[in-house]
Amino acid sequence: MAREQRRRGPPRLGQVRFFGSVVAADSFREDAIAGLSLPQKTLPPKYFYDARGSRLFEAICRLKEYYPTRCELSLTRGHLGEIARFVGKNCTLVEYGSGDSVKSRLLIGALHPAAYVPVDISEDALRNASDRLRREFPWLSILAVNGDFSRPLKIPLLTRQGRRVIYFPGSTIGNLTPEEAHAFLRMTRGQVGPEGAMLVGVDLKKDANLLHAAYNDARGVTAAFNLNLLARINRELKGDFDLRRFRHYAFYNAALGRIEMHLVSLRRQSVNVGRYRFAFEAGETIHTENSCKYSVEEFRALAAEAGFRGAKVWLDRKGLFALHGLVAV
Ligand code: AVJ
Repeated sequence: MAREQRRRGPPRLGQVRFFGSVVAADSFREDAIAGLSLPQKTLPPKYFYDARGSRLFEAICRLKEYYPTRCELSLTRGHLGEIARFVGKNCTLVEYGSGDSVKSRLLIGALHPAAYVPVDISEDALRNASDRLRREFPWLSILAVNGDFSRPLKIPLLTRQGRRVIYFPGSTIGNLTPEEAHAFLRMTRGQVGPEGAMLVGVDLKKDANLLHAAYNDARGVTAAFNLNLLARINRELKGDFDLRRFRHYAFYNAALGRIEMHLVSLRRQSVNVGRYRFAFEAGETIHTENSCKYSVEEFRALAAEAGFRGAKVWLDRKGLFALHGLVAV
């Protein structure tokens, strides 16, 4: 990565510079084996997003029950001017988990950043989104980083730096426990520096019935998304999960303020993954995802502990979803 930078010099306007995978090839295997060996079997949610999983997630975002995507999009549209004023012109906009970059398109149009740095674990999604953005914003330098933002990233250096702003939409931060989110915010505080800022989309606490519906959609798209993790293990790690013997289960854990997704073993069985074998009791679960929900005050307190001041917050009309404008202190 560094060598490529030196050889070709700084990026010119209107080009996409693609930084190849910094995701260790074997991490899926190691993380899956380690997670399935725990007393409470666990698989990290970042592995949902292979090509099929990314498509299923996009289908989730179009479901009528899944309000977060629509609410965040409408609040971003509704407050675009204010958001742009908060960020300021000519920043370097870094987006974590950029996926299909729908909301980023709105932001880029309004903010006119000097550079856009999408970071995503899914290479396909990243390439498609970067190509679209290049056609739409020919004046923009795009530095696409195929990587895992949950680990410290080397973000390529730019000549015209500007203020660094990290955009982290979609309530992806909800995948982390509050302790993990604190550590993550500290790391990003280091990355943006003393003049930096952050725009973070955070799902709000609300009626558990609404939450339940959002993660148990009638068409079973969320169930397919969850089960795809086992199919991916079968495809990539020589697993023999029988998908008919597991069922999607999602519920709101009010004490911990989070939706939990699990895959329930429908009977006593054992499953092989490569050279490893795992035993399941009937009813035993694999915990596949947390989706933590925060009130505005709770999230601001968390950000404050990590060195950010909650300077602005924007909500959608129904008050279901929040976009926080944080500045480094
Ligand atoms: C992408 C992590 C924000 O937690 O709502 C959607 C993922 N899981 N339906 C979320 C997800 C099940 C989503 N995040």
